[in-house]
Amino acid sequence: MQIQWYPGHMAKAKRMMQENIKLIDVVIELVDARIPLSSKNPDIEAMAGNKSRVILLNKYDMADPRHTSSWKEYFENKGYFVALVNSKSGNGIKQVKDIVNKACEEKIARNRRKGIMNRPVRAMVVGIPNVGKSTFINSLVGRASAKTGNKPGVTKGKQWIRLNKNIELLDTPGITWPKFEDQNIGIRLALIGSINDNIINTTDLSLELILFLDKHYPEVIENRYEIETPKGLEDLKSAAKVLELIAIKRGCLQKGGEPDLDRAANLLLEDFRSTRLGNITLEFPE
Ligand SMILES: Nc1nc2c(ncn2[C@@H]2O[C@H](COP(=O)(O)OP(=O)(O)OP(=O)(O)O)[C@@H](O)[C@H]2O)c(=O)[nH]1
Ligand SMILES: [Mg+2]
Repeated sequence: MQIQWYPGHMAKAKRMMQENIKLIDVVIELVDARIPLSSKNPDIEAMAGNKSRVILLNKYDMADPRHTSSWKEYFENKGYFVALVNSKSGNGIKQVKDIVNKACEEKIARNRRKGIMNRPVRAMVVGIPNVGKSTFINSLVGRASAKTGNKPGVTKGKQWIRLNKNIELLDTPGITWPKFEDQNIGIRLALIGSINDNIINTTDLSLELILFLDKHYPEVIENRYEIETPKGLEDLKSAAKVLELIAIKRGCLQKGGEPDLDRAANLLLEDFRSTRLGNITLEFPE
């Protein structure tokens, strides 16, 4: 399935970030702990190359802990400061404060040596749509300063927020990139809700999820819906059989009594996105 989502406001947001990058000392990049690589924007990589880099595995409360620890190690080996964060509950935030302070202290000391005093250190918070940037900032500063919401595209423009007398944070709109190298990236982004559902075929998307679960979490659908399903699915067509079983079990039926696959698909996606299917990670480090 082909997915691409790069509307005009994202191109504009990217230009804004490029213009502001000169002012920035530290880049705090949020990725989704369920898809840490697919949610990492290569444009940001290119933009932030020589800045102090922090990677936050956000929403780790939704990911599979067995894989989250290997992802942490993966990024640490690449030289990032890494922390696991649940921005919603505040878990892990204290550790981030320490990391950010540390990254900033170095900068403050360097400024002093150059005779620059009283210039706050500036951190830019970046990441794909809906990854939790604004929620994270609110949790870090301890008050609701940035607008949040459970759909992609809530933050529209840039917003500076003061953390303390030394540190300022820049909240940015979530951006994807113009072309996904691999369509699986688009599928994973859509599954976690970072692509606007209006532009995707959610029924096809749910079939991709069924195929993935069959391979990596084979008990999940049977347990959730209390149905017996075929195993070792080969293609989307065989996945559609499973979706049909879900539709029947949940009473998603059309007027003539035929299973309503579209409704069942939305139900399945909703169950995945709200972790009613459990803690599931969608990609694994090599
Ligand atoms: N479970 C869980 N939910 C989170 C976490 N962080 C954020 N959320 C939820 O994710 C949704 C998106 O959060 P936002 O902070 O608006 O995301 P954003 O990255 O600012 O999104 P845009 O501004 O649209 O790019 C909200 O419903 C948050 O409550 C987390 O660590 N765990
Ligand atoms: Mg936001």
